[in-house]
Amino acid sequence: MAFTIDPSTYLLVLTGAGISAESGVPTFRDAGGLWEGNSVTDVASPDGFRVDPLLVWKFYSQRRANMTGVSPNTGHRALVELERRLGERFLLVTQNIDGLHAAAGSERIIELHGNLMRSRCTVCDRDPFEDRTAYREGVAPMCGRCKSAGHDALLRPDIVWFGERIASAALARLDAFILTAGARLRFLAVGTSGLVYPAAGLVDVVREHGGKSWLVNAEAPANVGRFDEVAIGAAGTLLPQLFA
Ligand code: BV8
Repeated sequence: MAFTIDPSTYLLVLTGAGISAESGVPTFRDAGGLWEGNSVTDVASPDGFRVDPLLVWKFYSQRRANMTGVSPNTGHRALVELERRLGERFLLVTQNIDGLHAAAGSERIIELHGNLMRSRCTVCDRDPFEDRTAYREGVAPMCGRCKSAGHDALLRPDIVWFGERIASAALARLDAFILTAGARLRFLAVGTSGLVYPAAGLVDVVREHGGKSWLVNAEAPANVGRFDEVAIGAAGTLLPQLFA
């Protein structure tokens, strides 16, 4: 398996739901995944939230409740070790909102799609804040600051839904790392079906900059042909061996 890094390597890692699967967190598109029984547009889009905020809060409250007692696995920890070895030549960008990379000790991390354990107001400009509350069914949380200012405003999960922009600071940080690395860039995608943009486009951006792309995934995803090296298997097993 020619996933070799050397003292000049800049390593960009992209993770998806597959890296948290061995921690017991359901993925989206595997059998039994989150998109079974839930319509993506109803529960993960701004239109869905506008139409039925209670349904959306039920979906995310259930996912918050399901995170109780869930801990990072050997795959998350292998990436922490890589970060320790490479320092500023390492950057992790995750599509996951489960917070498990930070819980494992990753620090150089971009949460591209936000974080399940944060909420923000749909009206005022208060900063997103930590909110682990799994709201009871039928309860849509309201903003306390707006309430004291005399009007009602719904809170929402601090998450990027379909059709919503990725935070510009996150994209800028990604671009800066890729530009600094140039042809020294190695891109490792782990546990993602490669269907959601702009994350799914990173493999092409890396190629444009002369970098090499590697994939660790339980099965070959649709974009498997765009990777230079592919290792099929469980992240929790393969990642610790990859750069040993
Ligand atoms: C945007 C919410 C632009 C949080 C999510 C081109 C460019 C830009 C946008 C688009 C574009 N084309 C289409 C779009 C629109 C859209 C999109 O990509 N649609 C797709 C479906 C075609 N993109 C967007 O809307 C993005 N916004 O760019 O806006 C814009 C411009 C102007 C004005 C306005 C807007 C926003 C995308 C973010 C959407 N939010 N989630 C949440 O609820 O979690 S995406 C959702 O899918 C999750 O975040 C998830 O992380 C993500 C990707 O899924 P995966 O992580 O890959 O998980 P999946 O289950 O699919 O796959 C798991 C894989 O793991 C499998 O392959 C499996 O085999 C493997 N696996 C399983 N177990 C293991 C394993 N591998 C290893 N080990 C194991 N043990």
